[in-house]
Amino acid sequence: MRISALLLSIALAFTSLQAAAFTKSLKQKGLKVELVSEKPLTPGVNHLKLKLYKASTPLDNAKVALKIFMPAMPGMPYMESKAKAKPLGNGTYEATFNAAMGGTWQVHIFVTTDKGKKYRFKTSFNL
Ligand SMILES: [Cu+2]
Repeated sequence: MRISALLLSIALAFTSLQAAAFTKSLKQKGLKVELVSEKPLTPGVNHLKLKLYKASTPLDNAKVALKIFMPAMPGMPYMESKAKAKPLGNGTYEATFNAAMGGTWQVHIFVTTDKGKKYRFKTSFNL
C-alpha cells in the first residue's frame, strides 16, 4: 500500500516534469506571472511563455518585455538581451530570447497593463 502510493507520487512528479521542462512563478502587487518553457532553458535561443493573472483572471492586452543580463566578469563584458513578448491570448505571452552563454542570468520582466499600470519582476535563470 505504502509502496504503491510512493510509486504513484513518483509517476505524478515525473508526469509534471514531462509537461514543462522549466516553470517559475512570480508574484507582485496582485499580479502573478507564471514562466513556462516546454524545453529546458539553454544557452542560445529560448522560447518562454509568460502567463499573467490578476486576481486569478488571465490578463490580456498588456505589454510584456523581458531583459536578461549578466554583469561584467573578469575577462568578460556586460551582456544583455531584450525581447518583447507577443500575445497568444488567454493571458499568455511568448518571449523569444537569446542567451549568449551559459551561467546565471539576471532577469527583469516588465509588464504594462492596458490601464498603464507598470510592474517589474526580478528573477534569475541558470543556463
Ligand atoms: Cu558572463
